[in-house]
Amino acid sequence: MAILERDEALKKRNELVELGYTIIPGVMTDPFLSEVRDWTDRVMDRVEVDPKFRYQGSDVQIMTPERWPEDREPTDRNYSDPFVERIVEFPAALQICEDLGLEGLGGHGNVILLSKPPFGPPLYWHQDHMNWNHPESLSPWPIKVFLSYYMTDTTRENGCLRVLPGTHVKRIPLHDQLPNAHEPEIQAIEDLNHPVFQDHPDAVDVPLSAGDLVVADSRMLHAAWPNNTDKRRTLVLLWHDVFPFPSIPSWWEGDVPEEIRNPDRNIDVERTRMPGEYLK
Ligand SMILES: O=C(O)CCC(=O)C(=O)O
Ligand SMILES: [Fe+2]
Repeated sequence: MAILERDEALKKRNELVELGYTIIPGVMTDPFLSEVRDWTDRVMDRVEVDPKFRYQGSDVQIMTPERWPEDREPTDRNYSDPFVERIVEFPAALQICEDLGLEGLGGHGNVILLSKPPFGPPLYWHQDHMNWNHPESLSPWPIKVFLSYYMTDTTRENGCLRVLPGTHVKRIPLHDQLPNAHEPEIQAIEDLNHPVFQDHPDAVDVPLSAGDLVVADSRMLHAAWPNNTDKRRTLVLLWHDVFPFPSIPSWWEGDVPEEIRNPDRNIDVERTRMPGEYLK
């Protein structure tokens, strides 16, 4: 049965399409929220984070045992744990995705823990799309979304999310100042006055309550404030593919780019995090 009323679902879907993100309050609640928070605390108490991840805070990727490749050696920050199944299969989140009309949803079977330690630095502006040379990148609807939950309430003080609405489908000058997300060049920046950390007149803070659900388009520019408190700020993030190319949302009423209407199904392009001609 639907969780979001029809009007509410349409409003949230429009936000996701137009702004690149939407928030559904109070989706993960106690006792599950506390269980997930305790689990993330146990992981973060144990894991030593490589300083190269200092801006993300951490990058621990934990998979369901079912998805873990047999021949893969687990490491401290990449392994499998049956607890992840409970987050991946969390019924309220799956129902909300259905309410929003996110068709062809394909979860990646893992969760990523991004935990800003006490007094951790800001996260640089970036977008997470990794296939910019592919015409899927022209989609006016999302093609890959992250679902995320913060384990604590977030504010500007403890490092809340910041977004640049609309930048998932519209190029702005900042795009040309950003090295690829989460790669060595951006991780090596030492100067917090570098343009990747700059304030921006169109930036919107996204303060949240613990357990609110963020659904966001991987192409949207986003960042996070530093954590100026003495408590860790942990985020649980799950990637999902949606509307696999060249499918068109059943509810879509707008124009469809020619490259999607008449797709080249044998297209084979090199994956890249750098937006090219498909970002107008
Ligand atoms: O820490 C956050 O709030 C966002 C994390 C993020 O966007 C990332 O690591 O790609
Ligand atoms: Fe990101």
